[in-house]
Amino acid sequence: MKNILEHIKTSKEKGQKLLAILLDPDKLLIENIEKTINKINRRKVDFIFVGGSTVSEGITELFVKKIKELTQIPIVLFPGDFEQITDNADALLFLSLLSGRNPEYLIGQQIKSVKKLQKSSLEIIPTGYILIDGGVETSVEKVSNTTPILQSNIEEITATAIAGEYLGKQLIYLEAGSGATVPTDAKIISSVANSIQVPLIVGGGIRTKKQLQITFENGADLVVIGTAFEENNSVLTSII
Ligand code: 1GP
Repeated sequence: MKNILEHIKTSKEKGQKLLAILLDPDKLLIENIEKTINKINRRKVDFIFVGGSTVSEGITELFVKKIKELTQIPIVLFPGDFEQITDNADALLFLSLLSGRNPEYLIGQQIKSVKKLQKSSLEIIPTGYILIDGGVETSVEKVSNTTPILQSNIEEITATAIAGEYLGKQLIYLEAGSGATVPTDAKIISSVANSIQVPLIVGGGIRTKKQLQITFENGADLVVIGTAFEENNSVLTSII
């Protein structure tokens, strides 16, 4: 599928909620991909996100190629660094870590990715990425060497999202971090959702049907689930 951004925007307009499963090439063994994708194929999953904070060079390419052979579900790269970019996917979340003050993740990695992207047919989606305290130190925090915004600071989180929209980001991603013990609070989600026009992605620490419902009801347009699916593939049966 091309025009993934268009699909997300149209779904938002229609009030149709979207779900993405995040697969981390660093955690999922290549020999287990087939079994995993077969499970995803049987459920109503809109996107497969692929990425991780630390993935060895070349692995994402093999990983995505294998997934592509097994599914029609669009694959969206959610890379921790520019080395994870591969043309085998459908789209790329072109992330800028707006909550942080580390230039490497605001613009450095993006510049390093240009050579690859100029030769690629990936749909590039400018995305404002906002890291929120999820109760534990997550890999994004460690790798990016940035401090997440406290959940109590709703004003700053909301202002960051609005600034992201002013900067031209087409999506805003509220991230509590993979494996967060505290997912993004409902008040934060609704404050941000009510303040921006672009679609809102929320992920990090969502493990139950109730949390998923709260996240959608408060204004998330697309929810990303990683850990809960990794730990127990049947989570999809219970939450969708
Ligand atoms: C991480 O938002 C995603 O980037 C998913 O988080 O692994 O906690 O579901 P979980």
